[in-house]
Amino acid sequence: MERLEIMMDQLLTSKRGRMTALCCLAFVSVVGRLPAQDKAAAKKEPPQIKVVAPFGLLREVTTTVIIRGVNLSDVTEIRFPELKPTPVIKIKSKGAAPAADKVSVEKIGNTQLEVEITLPPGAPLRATPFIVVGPNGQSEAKQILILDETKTVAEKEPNDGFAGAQDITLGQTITGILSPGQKTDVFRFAGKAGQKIRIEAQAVRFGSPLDPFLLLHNSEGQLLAEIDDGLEISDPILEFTFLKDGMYFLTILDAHDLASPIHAYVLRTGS
Ligand SMILES: [Ca+2]
Ligand SMILES: [Ca+2]
Repeated sequence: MERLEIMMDQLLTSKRGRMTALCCLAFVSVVGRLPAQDKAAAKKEPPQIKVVAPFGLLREVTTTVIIRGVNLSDVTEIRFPELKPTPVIKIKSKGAAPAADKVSVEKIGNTQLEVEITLPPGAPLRATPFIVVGPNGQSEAKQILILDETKTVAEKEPNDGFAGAQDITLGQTITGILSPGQKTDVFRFAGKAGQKIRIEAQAVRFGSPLDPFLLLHNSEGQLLAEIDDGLEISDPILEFTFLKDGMYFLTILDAHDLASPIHAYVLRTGS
């Protein structure tokens, strides 16, 4: 620094030198501020979870789950604060996330984790929060849904038309994904005259980019009922009372005709 001051004194003895010195001072001033600015720019935000797919999980079953959001590339830990014993979790991959049809990056983020989760026996059958933790802090909590293994079935592809409809029983809960090339999932079940059914689609409330749309047809292919949204949410509840015994078809699709590996849903059927 002392040597720099001597050089500056020499430069200030001439007009040209004074100009050069002013430039030097400006340069030193800018360079002097850079470390702090760099530090501020380098301060990264904590991770954010936007989507979990699938979000409905069974206990004691190892499920591969995609957690998608922002700043997830350096996440080191996933915590379920309300579950004891803690689930067994293995991070299989992390990094940039692929596009998910035409869903905006603002909605679903641009990074993802692929993790294996095994929920412990005895975990309560309800929504439970989890967070992810990285070097820049921890995320806000997101919910997954713990489902009853005695009445939950996974969809089986291909089930994208009446001909390939998957047989279910009213009372079952179904977990599925509307994936590219399989944008429609169809389920077939028996109904009785006078029976009132209630079918609830869950997706948006758990962060799924899927905007569920439900349709009910009879075995002649006649549309009996359709519904897009609930009262205050894009997840609908379809209710209908059958006039006669027969086989009926329930279809779920996306209201915007989109599909991706993270367009996850849970269907709760009942009467
Ligand atoms: Ca499907
Ligand atoms: Ca909807």
